Amino acid sequence: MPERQEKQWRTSACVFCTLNCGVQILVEGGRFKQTRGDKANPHSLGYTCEKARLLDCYQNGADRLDTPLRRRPDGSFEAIDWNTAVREVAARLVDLRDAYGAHSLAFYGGGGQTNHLGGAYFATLRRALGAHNYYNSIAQEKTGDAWVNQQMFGGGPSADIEHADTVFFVGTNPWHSGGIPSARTVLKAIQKDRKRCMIVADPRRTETAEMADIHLQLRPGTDAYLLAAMGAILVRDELVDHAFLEQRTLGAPELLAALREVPIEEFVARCGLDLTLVERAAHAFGEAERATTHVDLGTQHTLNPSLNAYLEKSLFLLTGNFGKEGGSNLRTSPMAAGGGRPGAGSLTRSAVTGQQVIGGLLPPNRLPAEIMTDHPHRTRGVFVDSHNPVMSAADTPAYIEAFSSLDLLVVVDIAMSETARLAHYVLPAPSQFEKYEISAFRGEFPEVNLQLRHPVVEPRPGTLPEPEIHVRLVDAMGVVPSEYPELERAARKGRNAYREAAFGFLGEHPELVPYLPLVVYKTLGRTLPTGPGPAILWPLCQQYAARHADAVERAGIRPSEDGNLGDALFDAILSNPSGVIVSRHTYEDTWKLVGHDDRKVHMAIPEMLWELRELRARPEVIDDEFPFILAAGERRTSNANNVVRDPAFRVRDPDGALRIHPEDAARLSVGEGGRVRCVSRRGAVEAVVTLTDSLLPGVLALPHGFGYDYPDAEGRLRRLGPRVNELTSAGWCDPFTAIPYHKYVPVRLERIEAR
Ligand SMILES: Nc1nc2c(c(=O)[nH]1)N[C@H]1C(S)=C(S)[C@@H](COP(=O)(O)OP(=O)(O)OC[C@H]3O[C@@H](n4cnc5c(=O)[nH]c(N)nc54)[C@H](O)[C@@H]3O)O[C@H]1N2
Ligand SMILES: Nc1nc2c(c(=O)[nH]1)N[C@H]1C(S)=C(S)[C@@H](COP(=O)(O)OP(=O)(O)OC[C@H]3O[C@@H](n4cnc5c(=O)[nH]c(N)nc54)[C@H](O)[C@@H]3O)O[C@H]1N2
Ligand code: SF4
Ligand SMILES: [Mo]
Repeated sequence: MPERQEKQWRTSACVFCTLNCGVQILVEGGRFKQTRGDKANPHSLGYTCEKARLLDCYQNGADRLDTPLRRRPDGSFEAIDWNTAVREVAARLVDLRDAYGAHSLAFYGGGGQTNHLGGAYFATLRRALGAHNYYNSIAQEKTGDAWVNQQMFGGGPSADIEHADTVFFVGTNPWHSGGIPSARTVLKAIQKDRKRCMIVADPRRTETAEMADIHLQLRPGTDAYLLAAMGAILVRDELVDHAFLEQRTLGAPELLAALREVPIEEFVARCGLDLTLVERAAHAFGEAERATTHVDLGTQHTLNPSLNAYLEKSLFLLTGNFGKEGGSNLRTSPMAAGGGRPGAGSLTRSAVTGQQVIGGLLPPNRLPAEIMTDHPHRTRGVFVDSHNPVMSAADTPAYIEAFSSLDLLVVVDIAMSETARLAHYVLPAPSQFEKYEISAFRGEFPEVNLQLRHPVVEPRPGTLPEPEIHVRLVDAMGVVPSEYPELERAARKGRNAYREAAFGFLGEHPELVPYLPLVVYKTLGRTLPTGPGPAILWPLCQQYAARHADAVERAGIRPSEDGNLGDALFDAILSNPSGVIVSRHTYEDTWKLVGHDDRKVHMAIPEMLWELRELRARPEVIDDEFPFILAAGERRTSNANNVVRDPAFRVRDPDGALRIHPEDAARLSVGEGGRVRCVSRRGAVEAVVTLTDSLLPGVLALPHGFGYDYPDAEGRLRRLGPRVNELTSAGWCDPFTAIPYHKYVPVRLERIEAR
C-alpha cells in the first residue's frame, strides 16, 4: 500500500556538517518526520548530534527551487525550460570566452561540504572552456594548512584521536562543529579516562574546553606564540624524539635551532597565559606515549594561519608522533585517488591581483577585486555551484556590487540564495535527499569510509542533478563527441569488457582524458542501476585500488570474478547505501604515503622559519577605535554554514546572538537580550546580546549562517539575524593565502536597547 510504503525509514546521511553521520529518515508525505542514527553506517555507527533531527528544514525550505530561472531586464525572474537554459548559458559562456579569453571566466564551488558527486563534472565544464580561475570555500580557510602539508608531507595528515593518550585541540570546538567522527562520544571517552589527557587552546571556555584537563585560554590571534613556546619547551626540557627526527625527517636541526631562540616567557605572556600551565600542557604532550593535534578555524581564520599550521604539525613531529597508532598519519581517499590535495605545492599567480594560486584554488577574498577593475584579464562571468559567496565570503556588500556588475552570473543551487538572487540564470538542483550523493570529507585513518547516499525522496520536478547539468552544458558547447557507442556497447557486456575498451579508447584519444567524467557518464553510467551520476566513481575506484590494493583488501574487498579489485570496490560502494569501509591502512602505510621521493618528512620550510623568527618583533594588532576582538563566525547548535536557511532550524539561538562577557556588557549598560550595533572598519550589524563568562573580557563572538532573506508565510522576505560578512573586509587577511582573519575582527559596540 502506498501509504505504508511512504512511512519507511530510509537510509541517508545528515548534511549539516562534513561528518555526514549516517541517518535513517522517516518520510511521510514528503516531510522528514523523524531521524535516527544509522547503526549500519560503518563511519558513524548510529551516532548523530541534535541537529540531524532538523533535516526537514533543509529538505522542505520555503525557498526551494523547481524551475530554471532567467533574469529579465527589470531584474525580476522568469521561468524557462531546461533546453533553453542550457542552450543560452552555454552560448553566453562561450561568447565571453571568445570575446575576452578564458581568463574572463571564473568558477566557484562545484560541490559543498557534503555533496561531492558533481565536483568532477564541474571540473569538466571548466576544462571545456579552458578556464583556470577556480574559487572554493576551502581557499578561505584551509589553503595555508594545505600548503604547509604539501611542503612537509606531500599529503594531508589526520589525527588518530581515538587511540591517542594526549589530544591537543587547537582552535576547534568539535562538540559543536563535529570535525572528528562521533565527536561527542570520543570527547566523553577521553574525559572519562583518567590516563588520557585533553588539552584545548581556545579564547572561549567552549563545551570542549569544559571537558579538557588543560584549557589554555589564550588571547585571540596568539596561537603562533603559544605553539612556538610549546615547541621551545619540548626542546628545552628534552622531550624531543631525536631518533625519530634523525631517521624519518629532513631539516629538523633548522627548526630545533629556531625553537631554541624562542623567548618562552615573553611568548607565553603575549598569549596572556600562565607559564606553568603552558609547561604542563607541553609536558602532557611530550611525555605521552601517543599524542596528536587537531586544529580548525581558530588557528586558520586568524593571524598567521600558515605558521600556526607549521608549528602545530611540528609538535607531533618533534615528539615522534607521526606514522603510528594514536599519532598523526596520512589519509587517503578514493575521491582524491592519492594522498592530500593534488598540486597544493605548485604556485601560479592571478594576472589581475597577483594572488597566488594554491592547490589550484584562488581565494574568495580576491574575487571582487578580480571583477571590479579595468584590467584586460578581469573576470566578467562567474559560474557558482553549491556555494553562497554573497553570504559566506568576506565583505558581503563588495560581493553584491561585484556580482551585480558581471556580464554573466550563473548559479546552481537548491534554494533561492542571496547569490542566486543576483544571477542571470539560476539552475535548480535536487536536494541531497533527492539524488545520489557522496560523503567524502571525513578524512579518517586508518579506516577510510565512503558512502554513496541513495535518494530517499523523489526529486522536485523541474530540477536536474549537477552531473547532468554540467554534462548537458559541455554537450551544448560541442567541444567533444557527445556519444561513445563503442564504449557504451562494451559497458553493456560487462565490467571486464568495459575496462579494456575504456583503457584502449583513452589510449587512442588522449585528448579526451580531461573529459573522462563525461565519457564514463555517457557509457558506463547508462548501465548502472543508480543512473549515470555515480559513474565517476568507477575510474576513481580503479586508481585507488591499484594504488592501495593491500589496504583495500584488508577492508574485506575481494577482487571481482575476473580478478579486478577496482571493480569490486566500485560494486561494493554502489550496493551499500549505508557506506562501506573502502580501505584499512596500517600505520606503517603512512610512510609509503609521504609524497616526497625520499619518503621523509621535510621539516625546514624556509618561509615558515623566517616567519617564526619575525614573530618576536611583530607588533600587537590593537585598534583603539575598535577595542573588541570579534570572532565573526562561531559554530553553534543553530548554524550549519549556509546549508539551511529556514528560521525553524534556529531552535536554541533564534537571533544569532552576540556573545559578550558580563563585565563588558555592564560597562555598556546592556543586559541579556539587549541590542547593540557592532561596528567594524568595514560595516555594522545589529545584534541581540547574550552574556557569558566563557569568553575573555574584550572578546566577542557572533555566529555565521544568519541574515538570510527568507520568505514568511505570506511570501514576504524577512531577514533574520546578523549578516556577519557585512563586518568583514577582503583586505583583512593573511597576505600569502588571502585567508580572512574572521576570528580577529576589531569592532566597537554601540548600545541600541539596554533591555
Ligand atoms: N554546528 C556547525 N558545525 C559546523 C559548521 C557550522 O556552520 N555549524 N561548519 C563546518 C565548517 S565549514 C567548518 S570549517 C568547521 C569549523 O569548526 P571549528 O573551527 O571547530 O568552529 P568555530 O566555532 O568556527 O571555531 C573554533 C573555535 O575557535 C576559537 N577561536 C577563536 N579565536 C581563536 C584564536 O585566536 N585561537 C584559537 N586557538 N581559537 C580561537 C573559537 O572560540 C571557537 O571555539 O565546522 C564545521 N561544522
Ligand atoms: N564571517 C565568516 N564567514 C564564513 C565563515 C565564518 O566562520 N565566518 N565560515 C566559512 C567557512 S569555513 C565555510 S566552509 C563557508 C561555507 O559557506 P559556502 O561555501 O557558501 O557553502 P555552504 O554553506 O556549504 O552552502 C552554500 C549553498 O549550497 C546550497 N546547497 C545545499 N545543498 C546543495 C546541493 O545539493 N546542490 C547545490 N547545487 N547546492 C546546494 C545551499 O542552498 C547554499 O546556498 O563559509 C565561510 N564563511
Ligand atoms: S555531527 Fe554533523 S553530520 Fe553528524 S548529525 Fe551532527 S550536524 Fe549532522
Ligand atoms: Mo569550512
